[in-house]
Amino acid sequence: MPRTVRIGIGGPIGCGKTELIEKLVPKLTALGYKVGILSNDVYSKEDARRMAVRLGEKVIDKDLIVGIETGLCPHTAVRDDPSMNVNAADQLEKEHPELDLILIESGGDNVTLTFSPRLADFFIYMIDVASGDKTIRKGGLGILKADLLIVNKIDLAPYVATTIPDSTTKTANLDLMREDAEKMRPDKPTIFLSLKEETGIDEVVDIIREKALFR
Ligand SMILES: Nc1nc2c(ncn2[C@@H]2O[C@H](COP(=O)(O)OP(=O)(O)OP(=O)(O)O)[C@@H](O)[C@H]2O)c(=O)[nH]1
Ligand SMILES: [Mg+2]
Repeated sequence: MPRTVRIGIGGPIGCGKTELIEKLVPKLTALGYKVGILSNDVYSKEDARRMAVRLGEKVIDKDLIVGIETGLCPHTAVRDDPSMNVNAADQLEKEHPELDLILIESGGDNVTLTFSPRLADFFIYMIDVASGDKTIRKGGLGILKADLLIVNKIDLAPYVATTIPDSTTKTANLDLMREDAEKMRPDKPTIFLSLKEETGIDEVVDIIREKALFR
């Protein structure tokens, strides 16, 4: 039997990884998928606790949300030596053979983050507009190689000054960011969304179903 599909979600601190999981899980559950969650934090299990409270038992059994306090550099835990996460995913899968997928949130990291293929079958890299509209053109493994790039917090664009000298706008230039995404990852999808305003989340669900769950 094929093992549960494992989806890695990585990106800088505060870009919205936990919020994404909180928005995805009710939608995936409503579609009939059985979802488990591994949540990596370096010094706490805060995000796992937060998701258990916010999602609630009606959406997901609290046993299906596992917090991992890595105690080490976040990309070591999911890229260089993912044993801790692989073991936790194997254990979750063993205890819950009914699972269709496991969402694995990396601790907040930098642009060098990627997931070991040993750990994740599908890799979502996430950034947010608040970090400036230059982030995509600066590159990095996540930007270039992720199966899906998500640019979150587009609702904040009007409040963020542009970083690009020849920008036609004074505030974060989403059009240029879209052009950068086309150039940097021409064959791979990028979704611009706002988790706060709940836009674009169905597109993420569609891509997960099409590219991760049905392959
Ligand atoms: N304005 C706005 N705020 C958002 C959006 N998405 C997330 N946030 C807020 O951004 C903050 C960080 O979101 P988290 O989901 O905790 O980010 P994270 O990537 O999980 O953070 P770490 O796990 O600490 O790396 C929270 O206060 C969210 O409510 C968005 O689309 N727009
Ligand atoms: Mg988080």
